[in-house]
Amino acid sequence: MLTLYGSTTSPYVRRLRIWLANTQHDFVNLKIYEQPDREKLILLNPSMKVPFLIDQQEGSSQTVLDSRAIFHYLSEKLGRPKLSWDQENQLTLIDAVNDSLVQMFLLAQSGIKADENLLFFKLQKERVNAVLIELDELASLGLFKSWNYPAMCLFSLIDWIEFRSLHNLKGLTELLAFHENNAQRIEVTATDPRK
Ligand SMILES: N[C@@H](CCC(=O)N[C@@H](CS)C(=O)NCC(=O)O)C(=O)O
Repeated sequence: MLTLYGSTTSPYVRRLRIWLANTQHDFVNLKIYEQPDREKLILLNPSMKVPFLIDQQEGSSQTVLDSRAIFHYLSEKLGRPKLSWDQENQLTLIDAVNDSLVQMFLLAQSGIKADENLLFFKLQKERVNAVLIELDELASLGLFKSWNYPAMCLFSLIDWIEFRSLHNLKGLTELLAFHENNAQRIEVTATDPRK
């Protein structure tokens, strides 16, 4: 039995929920910033992040932490195709934006205002801008035309940016078109964080 632990708003969790749409699994929705779910979280995953997976079978149990590790673990277990190195790089780019925006979101939630004169904010802004331009370029080359795992990760990122109003995507026309073209998929609407 596969149990995916996460939250309905996390883009890292959503990519896996979309990818696992046709694979039998349980999903446990944790409120990771609230007690008592933080108590469960610290016991199951001391990094206190989501997603993580617990695979229980006949007396043995394997925990897998981090979305990329879960993807590799399940790809092997379910006999799904491996990613190419270029696709691994696409994931790294998507994760770089995701990570920067998660940190900036948590700072905003903590009442800290983004100030571009401060090194931390300058670095995140530069990274987010550069990577989104690169992803827009890759999309223009047709790299996210197939609905594969990198495309699901990209969709989850773009949709989360829109949902939380984290960045102005105006001008990134390929990314906006990619978002629009995939927004009505069943597994996408079924995992919409706005619901
Ligand atoms: N590298 C991790 C990143 C996961 C991550 O940052 N998850 C966020 C939710 S979107 C989280 O759990 N944050 C909790 C925290 O930073 O305290 C992965 O790919 O799974």
